[in-house]
Amino acid sequence: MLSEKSTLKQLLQNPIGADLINALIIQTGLPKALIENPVSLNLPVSVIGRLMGDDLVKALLKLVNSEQARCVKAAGEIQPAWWKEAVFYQIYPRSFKDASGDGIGDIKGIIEKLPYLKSLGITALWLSPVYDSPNDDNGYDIRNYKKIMSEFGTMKDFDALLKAVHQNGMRLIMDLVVNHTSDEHKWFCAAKKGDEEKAGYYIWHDGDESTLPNNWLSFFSGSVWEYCKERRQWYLHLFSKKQPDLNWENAKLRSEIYEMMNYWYGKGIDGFRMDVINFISKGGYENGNEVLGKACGYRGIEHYFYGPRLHEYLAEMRRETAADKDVFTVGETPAVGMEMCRLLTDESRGELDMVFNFEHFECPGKHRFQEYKYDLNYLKSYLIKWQTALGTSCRQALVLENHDNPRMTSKVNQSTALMPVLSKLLACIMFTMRGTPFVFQGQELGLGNVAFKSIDEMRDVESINMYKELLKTKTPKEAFNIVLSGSRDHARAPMPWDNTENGGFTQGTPWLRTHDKLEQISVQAQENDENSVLNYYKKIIALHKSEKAILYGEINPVFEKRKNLFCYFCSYKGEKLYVECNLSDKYIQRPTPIRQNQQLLLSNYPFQVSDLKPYEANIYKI
Ligand code: TEU
Repeated sequence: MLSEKSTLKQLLQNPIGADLINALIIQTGLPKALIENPVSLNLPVSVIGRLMGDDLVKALLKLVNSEQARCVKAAGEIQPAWWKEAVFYQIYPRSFKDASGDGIGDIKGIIEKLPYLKSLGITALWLSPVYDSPNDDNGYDIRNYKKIMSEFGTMKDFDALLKAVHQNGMRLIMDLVVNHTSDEHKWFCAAKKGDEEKAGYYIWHDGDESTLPNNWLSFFSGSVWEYCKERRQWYLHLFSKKQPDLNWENAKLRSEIYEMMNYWYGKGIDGFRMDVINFISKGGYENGNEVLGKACGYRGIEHYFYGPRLHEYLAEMRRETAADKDVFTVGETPAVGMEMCRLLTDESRGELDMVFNFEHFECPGKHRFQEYKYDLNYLKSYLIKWQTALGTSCRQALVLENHDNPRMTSKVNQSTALMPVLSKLLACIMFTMRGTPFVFQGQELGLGNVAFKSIDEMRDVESINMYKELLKTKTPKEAFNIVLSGSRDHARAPMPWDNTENGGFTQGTPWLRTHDKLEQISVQAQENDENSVLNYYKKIIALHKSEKAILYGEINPVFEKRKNLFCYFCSYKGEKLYVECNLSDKYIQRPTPIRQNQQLLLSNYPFQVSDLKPYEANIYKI
């Protein structure tokens, strides 16, 4: 058991302790060397209290000491599975393709575009939520888990989609949003009317209307507590007030969720992506630490991101729903570090198959709503760390973009001239790591951020609430610029299919502003251009699927210390590939001359010279 008197060295030797220190370094941007030097390592854990508050030390020690399990790095053969060889594509249905003409994407639109996805080489789809919802958070607020959102179509349309996906040799996983429901879900409505059984499905706090139960902040601004006049109680909502958190302590609620999951498995779906699944076990409701809250924006998170019953719930869920099926689960797990990921996904533990980790989405000390240039050397160090530590019994989900973040290319470099090579470099890195890649719609086109002109053009609840909150202390222009740098709407702009009005996304008025410069970025434009980002994606996806050295091999970095250079071998049994990448927008010296015994498989430039060109990425067969 670790205590305040234990040394930082002892804390770092503990896997969970190492994750927590790493998270603090990333959040605060403090230099690693400040902690990892011989003098600091001998200091007691209580020094963290002096810097950040004793309450944080208490919360951290509680976490470290409550996790008794350990994972050892496995070195055996990787057990093959369909999802280890799959190339996933995330569809944000609202913005993918509108077949009905109401300006909102729909299921028929997805069916229409299956041949496109097939031609890209995609083998599995993840659908962001398509369930009945009042759309406070675009479907992440579910009113009815067994009904399709009317704007998206009907259950008949869904069944047709699933059938068509399978007929095309692809798989389909659904979004599972069970940390919370909509406040319009029948359970919450009944609870408000006094149904005590259903009230037990949510998290309530007694107390008078003028005193908030604690200081936690919601992901969508303001307190996580909302007063319910009907019950004269507060309820917890980590996200919007229209997304009350479910009470996983309640066994009846858990069995309702498993029953619902089995309903979808019964239809033949191939798995679930599980929304903020690491938030389902709350560890207590003490106040959140102020310093950490300021650094990451979500005060209170240390009390629920890795709660005491998380493993128990996940193992139970697997036993009750997936154990006897050839299905796949990936957890979305914000703030969870590498050792925690291993404990959630190690094959011997029967919890999840993979998790999405987001440590590499922003550089250390930075957050999404800051305007800065992302340094790809950080991505390199992150990938090397994970690839070399995970071993063969955990698999990494390879992800650079999703519906919750601005486009990666825009974070790295906004120069339009370099966008295509940069997009291809990012694809080269993502598709040559060991793991399962997830392409977010439009990433294959190298899309950048959207030129929103004002808050009126934005639709996301997070952006709108944040803007209102910022107006309390900032001018409208300042507030808009902050929201603009991190808005989730950048990724949610409609897919540009062709060069006609609205990019062929809809015949009606699109629900969200579309991209500019369609004649350069649309699918139609790129299909006709041999050197387009889209055609590069087709090639790299084919290469990824055909090379065992990538699917099951090991990554061995070389010239690791050289800044702006990312070189590595991918090896599996006798097979070997060599990848060399220039992470900068300048020419840099090639570390080794081009060797004759290397066969160039793919490059993002038409020919090579003695130096590596800006963002050049080459894959060779050895
Ligand atoms: O996101 C959870 C999450 O923590 C973020 O990535 C989130 O977008 C951001 O931090 C908010 O500040 C998931 C979904 O992916 C997201 O779209 C939902 O809004 C959210 O859960 C609630 O269901």
